[in-house]
Amino acid sequence: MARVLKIDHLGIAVKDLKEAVEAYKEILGVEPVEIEEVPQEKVKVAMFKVGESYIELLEGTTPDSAISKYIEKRGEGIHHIAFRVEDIEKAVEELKDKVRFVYDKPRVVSNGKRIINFIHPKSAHGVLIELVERKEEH
Ligand code: CMX
Repeated sequence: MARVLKIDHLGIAVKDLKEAVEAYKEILGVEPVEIEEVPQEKVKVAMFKVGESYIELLEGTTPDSAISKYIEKRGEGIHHIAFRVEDIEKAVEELKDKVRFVYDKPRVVSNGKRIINFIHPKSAHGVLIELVERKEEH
């Protein structure tokens, strides 16, 4: 069976979440399904549902957040692709000798709604990949 169920979301790094939400409301023609802070990742995020997947806008909440550092170096834009997996522990176990994961252990975020880990862009031809197991769908 394929490891990845689908593209869960595209993450877009933005400087100002409020402004970006207004722009993407226009572009996508829908309201965000969720806006929340994810302290473990030092970000505020807005999720828009687009068909079977999501667009995630991310603003860093501290200068040392991965998003703030990314924008400083490269400017706003697509930051990561997230692939949905059924069982993240299993996926990490199967892949850990083949790719470099950012975190030693998957992190539980969004009050337990998502469990995530990242494959370093050096292991994926310049793309930061998030693996996500979702406990709850919007
Ligand atoms: N996409 C592609 N390449 C990226 C990248 C990205 N998003 N972020 C960094 N890089 C590249 C850098 O340009 C650099 O490449 P060069 O060496 O060719 O210049 C290289 O990766 C740097 O790697 P590094 O020194 O190991 O690390 P950085 O300090 O730049 O951090 C990373 C990179 C991936 C380890 C860090 O961003 C990280 O820990 N990410 C995971 C957490 C995260 O992104 N959280 C926010 C999202 C949370 C959420 O979705 O909820």
